Amino acid sequence: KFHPNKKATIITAPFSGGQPKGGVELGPEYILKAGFEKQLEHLGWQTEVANPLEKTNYEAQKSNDKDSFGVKNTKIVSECCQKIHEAVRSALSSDRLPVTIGGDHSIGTATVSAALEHNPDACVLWIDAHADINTPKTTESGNLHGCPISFVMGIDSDSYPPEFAWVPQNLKANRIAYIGLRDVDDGEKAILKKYNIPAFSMYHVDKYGIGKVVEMALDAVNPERKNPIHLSYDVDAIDPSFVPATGTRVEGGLSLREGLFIAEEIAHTGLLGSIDIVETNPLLAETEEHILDTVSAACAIGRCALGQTLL
Ligand code: HAR
Ligand code: MN
Ligand code: MN
Ligand code: MN
Repeated sequence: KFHPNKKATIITAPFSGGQPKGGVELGPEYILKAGFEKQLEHLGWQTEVANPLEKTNYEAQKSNDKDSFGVKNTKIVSECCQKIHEAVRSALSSDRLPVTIGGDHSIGTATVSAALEHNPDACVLWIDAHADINTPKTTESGNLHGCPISFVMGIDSDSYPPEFAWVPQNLKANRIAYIGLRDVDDGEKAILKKYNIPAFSMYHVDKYGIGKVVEMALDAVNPERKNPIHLSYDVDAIDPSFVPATGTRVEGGLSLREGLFIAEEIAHTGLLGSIDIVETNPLLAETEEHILDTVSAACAIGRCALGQTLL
């Protein structure tokens, strides 16, 4: 069992530079204001909050132009990721569970590589409507929140801007599985196929049911159930009817219960080593209720992953 003494560090990542929309940098503030820290304490966790991006002004430096590598905001994404990477490493070194709240998913570069530096046997469950495995070569949008997995795997590494040279390329293809996919670019499909990465789309969720899918995903990346799990949870995996306030809504997603079940099932393994909850964008809500639904879902994902049970 990892983190048996139930100490958690909530790492805030108020950052939007991995994609063009404003507002996702407010995710951490809204989640904390909703009482997330108290909710974890109620579950028996001792908590602290770390703000590694304090005193930075990345939002002011954001641009919508692609650089010569075909991606946007390379410098601020790289710098932000370095700070988050160090914060995750530092929490893990102090035997604390890092709970990184975003912010956009570009910080996956930071958190996944840190989890694997801490324990090279760690595996990754990436819960998302999107595969986030574009490379600077394959991306059409140039948005770096669509690229974190390729950076940590070192796919097409000759196409990376030098700013990402610090990223440890420590994720192997048989150590990551996806759940919830339904909007995957052609270039990404080719990569998933080439590296034979276990990927469970909404088709598989419908065909087998969420219980079987989580079991198959764990069998693929953690067959002996002995290695730590990094759970990277993009809230857009859940259907926009439950989670509307997010930047890249895709219809046909997980029900709220299916989404929470994934987190509950990871908690039951006792193997959660680190977790991200990303892409909550309160400014994209059309109503107050939309904000409440989305922020509540983000908090609930965290609580379930950290051991909340219904009975
Ligand atoms: N695949 C598209 C791109 O690379 C969109 C993916 C990003 N959307 C997210 N990430 N919310 O999960 O631009
Ligand atoms: Mn994502
Ligand atoms: Mn490092
Ligand atoms: Mn997504």
